[in-house]
Formats: sequence, structure tokens, C-alpha cells
Amino acid sequence: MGNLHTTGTKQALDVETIRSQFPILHQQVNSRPLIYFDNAASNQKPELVIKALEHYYHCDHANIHRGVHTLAERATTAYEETRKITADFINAPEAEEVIFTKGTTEGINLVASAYGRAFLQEGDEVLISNMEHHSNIVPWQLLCEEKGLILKVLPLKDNGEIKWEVLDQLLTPKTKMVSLVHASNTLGTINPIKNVIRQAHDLGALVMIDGAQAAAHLEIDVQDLDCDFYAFSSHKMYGPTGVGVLYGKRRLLEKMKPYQGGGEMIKEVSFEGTTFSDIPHKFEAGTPNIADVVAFKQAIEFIEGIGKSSIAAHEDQLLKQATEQWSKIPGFRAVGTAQQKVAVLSFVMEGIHHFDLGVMLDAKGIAVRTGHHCTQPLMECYGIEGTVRASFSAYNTEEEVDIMSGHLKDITNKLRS
Ligand code: 7TS
Repeated sequence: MGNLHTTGTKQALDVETIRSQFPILHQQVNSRPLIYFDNAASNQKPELVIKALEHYYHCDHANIHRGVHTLAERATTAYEETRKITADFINAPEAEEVIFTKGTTEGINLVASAYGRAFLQEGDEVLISNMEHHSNIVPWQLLCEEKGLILKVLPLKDNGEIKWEVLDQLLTPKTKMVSLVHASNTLGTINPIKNVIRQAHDLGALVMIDGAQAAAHLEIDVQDLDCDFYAFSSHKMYGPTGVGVLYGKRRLLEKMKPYQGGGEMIKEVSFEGTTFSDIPHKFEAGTPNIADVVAFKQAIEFIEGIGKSSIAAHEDQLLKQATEQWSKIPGFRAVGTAQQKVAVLSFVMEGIHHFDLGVMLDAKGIAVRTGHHCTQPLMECYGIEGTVRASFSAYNTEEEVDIMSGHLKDITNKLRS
């Protein structure tokens, strides 16, 4: 395996080899070597993914599922090949249960719209948590307004975990849908979704999982989890933007209404009535993002080539190092200190606005995200406006964490002197 080397009994990532596969990392930003710590927003793409896009447009492009000519067949085969590989990646029983979307946001909207509109009724309850990304809040709010549903919210503890002791009060026979984030983009918290799924099913509720921050880091086995729907985005897992995946159980997808109407999702159209294609095509109206879906296959193979657990172990090490080093800086406070975390470190620095800190770090070539991270209710819960967030990927190094530690110390010293 090219990206691994063995140190004693432990397998560590060969980060230099991995870095060499990411052209974008080898540049100066503001006259310093780029340090890219904004991976939770979107991570960078290896050469193989970029080349796959180029190859597709150079050699294979045509519209899919409709032509008899050679290019149409090649493009269709490549697109459907990604579907199969994606199904294996999450251990979906069938490739037809994988729907390509624009991203996690569209996956959640699809379920809220195509399942929620048809099957939830006035007075039914939808349960989410206080740590959800806006894309797992607003679609449910819109649905609740439209259908007279009630939105219930699981509260948070100070350390960024959900107060699971109140689950029994909030999850009731009236709950018809639970929609929960697998790993929080702001806090890093990994939720014990398997337990929640079991409890929700015991009461007859369906469960949708927002896996945007989990897909590149945690093993996902939708059969073992037994989730009803699971959504994630390619661009957070070394793949192209504009591609997402919605997994759904066949029996649910089959009874759902189409999300959008148009070409490719029909069997027969007449003015008397229209019949729809089978899944997954029923949910993929119009010409999809063929090129990016085709290249997404390379992103999955990149992750599997290294091994998710090796990537996660490396990222955990960086998280541990950053948490230890930065916690020693006067005024630093981590937001989100759950037991189980993905490699996301959000923090506030007393007396320094997060935007200012973000701009000063950018001047040193370091990319972090600042602000509310599309989790405003979470910010409100902790009485803050925003945080600085560093998030790590396979290509980040201990040296980069050290460099950021040095700059954080300098910046805070200067501003306080
Ligand atoms: N859910 C979670 C947990 C996310 O982190 C994000 C994006 C989304 C949903 C939406 O994903 P999309 O691909 O459809 O946009 N999170 C972030 C972030 O933390 N910074 O920028 C985007």
C-alpha cells in the first residue's frame, strides 16, 4: 500500500506520499507555505480525482441512460460503476438504494419533501438535535410549517454531547422522524446513532442520518446501523463538489413520491397521467452531474486505498496534539470536548474576535473557518457568536499543527501586550 508505512507494530500514514498526490497543497499563500485546516468545510482533491474529471471530458462524455452510441454507453457505465462502489462503501444491500444528489443538503431536502410531505401528518413530531447544521434544521422547519408538524430538539451538555437522558421524554410514539447528525461539524461530537436508531424504531419512527462529517472518517455500514436514510457529500471526502449521496431503504424509496419531475425519472408520460421510473432513477430527474459522479469513484478508492481507520487514527493524533498545545495558550477555550470526536477543533480566544483571528492566521498562510459554521442554534445554546475552527485531513501534519501553535501564541501575545 503506497500510502502506509510500518512503524514497529503500528501502521502510520506516509503523509509525505499522500501530500504529493494533492497539487493544491504545494503553494505559498501570503508568502507562506499553505496550511489547509478548513477540511470540514471542504477538503482538497488528489490528482487521481482531478485526472478522472479531465479524462471523462477528454474521452468519454455523453448524456447517460439514453443513447445507444459508444460514448453514451461508456458514460453510463462509468456513472453506474460509481453507484456500485458507493453502495459497497456504505455496505448498502443494493446499488439501487444509492441516489446521487448535489450534496447532503439536497439529500435531506429530498427526504423531507418526498417522504415527509406524503407520509407525515398534522400533530406528528420530528426530532432533531441542538447541534444540527442548518441543512438538517430548515428543511424540517419548512415541512413542519406546511404540514402542522411539531419540531422537537434534543438539548446539549456543556461538553458538546447530547443530553441523552432526555431522549426518553422527547422520543415518543408521536415521533415519526428522527433526523440526527452523525458527527457535528462545529463540535466534532460523534453521536451514538446506532442506539438512537434502535430506540426510534422501537417506537415506529424512521431515522435520517446526516453523515456529511462522518463519511470520510468513520466506518459506515447502513445495514448494521439499520438507518432508514443516510446522506453525505463527495466534496468533504476528497471528491468533487456538486455530488452527494442519499442512501434509503428500498421499501421506503419505492413508496415515496418523486422529488422533482422531468426527463429520465419517468416510465411513460401522457396528459392523462405519468408513471415513474424505478429507483434510483425516479429521484434523479434531468441530466445529472455525470462528470463529478464519475470522478467521485476515485475519491472513494483513495480513501479505501489508505483505509479509513488509518486516516482516522492520524487525524485523531493531530486533534490530540492541537488540543493539548492550544489549550496551554492563555484565553483559549475549546468548544466541544466530547469523549468521541472527529478531528474538528472549534475554539474561542478570550478578547479576540474569531474573524480577526481567522484573518491573522490567513496572513500566515493558514486556512481555518470562522463564524457560526451554519449552526446558529448551537451558537445560541453556548452564548457565543462564532468560533475559529481547525479541522484535519489525511494530508495534514504534526508540523503544521506546531506552526499554528506558534502563530496563535504570537498573535495572542501581541494583541494582549
Ligand atoms: N451537514 C453537516 C454536518 C455539514 O457539516 C454540512 C456542511 C452539511 C450538512 C451540508 O453539506 P453540503 O455539502 O450539502 O453543503 N458543512 C460545512 C461546514 O462545516 N463548513 O462549510 C460547510
